[in-house]
Amino acid sequence: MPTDSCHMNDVFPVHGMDAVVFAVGNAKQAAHYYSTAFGMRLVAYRGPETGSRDEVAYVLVSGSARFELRGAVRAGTPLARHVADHGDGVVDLALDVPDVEAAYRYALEQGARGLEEPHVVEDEHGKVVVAAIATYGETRHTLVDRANYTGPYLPGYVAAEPIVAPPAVRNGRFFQAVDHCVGNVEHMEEWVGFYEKVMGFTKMAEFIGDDIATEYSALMSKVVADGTRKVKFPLNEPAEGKKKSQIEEFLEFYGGPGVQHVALATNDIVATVDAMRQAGVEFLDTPDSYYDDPELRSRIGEVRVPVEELKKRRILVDRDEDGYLLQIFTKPVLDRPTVFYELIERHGSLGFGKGNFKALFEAIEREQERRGTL
Ligand code: TYF
Ligand code: FE
Repeated sequence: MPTDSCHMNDVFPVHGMDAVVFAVGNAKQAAHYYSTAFGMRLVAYRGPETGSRDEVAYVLVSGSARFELRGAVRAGTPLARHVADHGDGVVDLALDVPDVEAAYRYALEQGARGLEEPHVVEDEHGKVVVAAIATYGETRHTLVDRANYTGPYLPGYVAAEPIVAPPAVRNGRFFQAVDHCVGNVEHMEEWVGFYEKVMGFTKMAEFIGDDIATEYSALMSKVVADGTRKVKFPLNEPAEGKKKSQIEEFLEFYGGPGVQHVALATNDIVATVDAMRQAGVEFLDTPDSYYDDPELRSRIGEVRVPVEELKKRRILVDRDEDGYLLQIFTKPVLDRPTVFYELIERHGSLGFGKGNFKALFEAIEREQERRGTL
């Protein structure tokens, strides 16, 4: 059977995430951070030396996860302006699609705003088809078909050597894929509707409704995913709660809607957290009471690591009807209280850690208070 047969009833087939693209104030240093603290491997570069007059870009990978870090070389460019407005942040959640032309045409028919018409870019390594549509805030989805390309990233980029040796963990990496990318928006339903209509995404079961919001989260959330569930986009909006919403805080400091967190899938969250902490990455704290609660132990049953090992590292655990997951959240990795990361190790569960929402949101609120950004 042809591999694309799974796309037959899919109005907007996607292969998966192509890249998470960041605009940053200093791409050279960011590339160093993601190499040393996130264990990523530099594979491609463009800059003035390669004919890119206004911008440098560093492309790093970890398994199938790919980050592009873009920095302005001169003042007054759109990228420089983006960083001035929002601080470092995600400008593009690029999607790998089998047919850029068809995807773009479908999206525009369904009401998407086009940013780049489909076009072919090529060099000695082959051809890539690219187009782009707008999503929330100043974020975009570039649609990429790189099936006929063998270069290190895209035409215009040259291969680059790793900045440091790979980390001394299994497979030489801390994580192997992007699990989900979360958007903070003003109106969740509007953007859920956008992904349903424009990309044929469907809602997943897990959501944070009114009830949870007023009780402790001060946010509402729904998750949309493509037909094969390879691309998952939770969408958050602020809600009235006891405290100022962490989503409100993001919107204020980012200057509008944008990507709040990227979840990275790991096969060994224990080793990864140890190594990232060692490299100076800060994670949210979880109180001892979370682990000492007898209800937790009965709720989660047998997991691959003793609860004591999770407790030492502040790793959270949740179980649902399909299996369980281990997860942990970093503090914001920027000057602004905006973008953070999640590490997630899934064992069957397709969820997002619903059972941890209370503990997680309390931990985030403690951080908000400590920062004084409320
Ligand atoms: O992606 C998720 O849904 C989970 C939970 O501000 C979550 O990681 C939801 C909202 C939020 C932080 C984490
Ligand atoms: Fe998440």
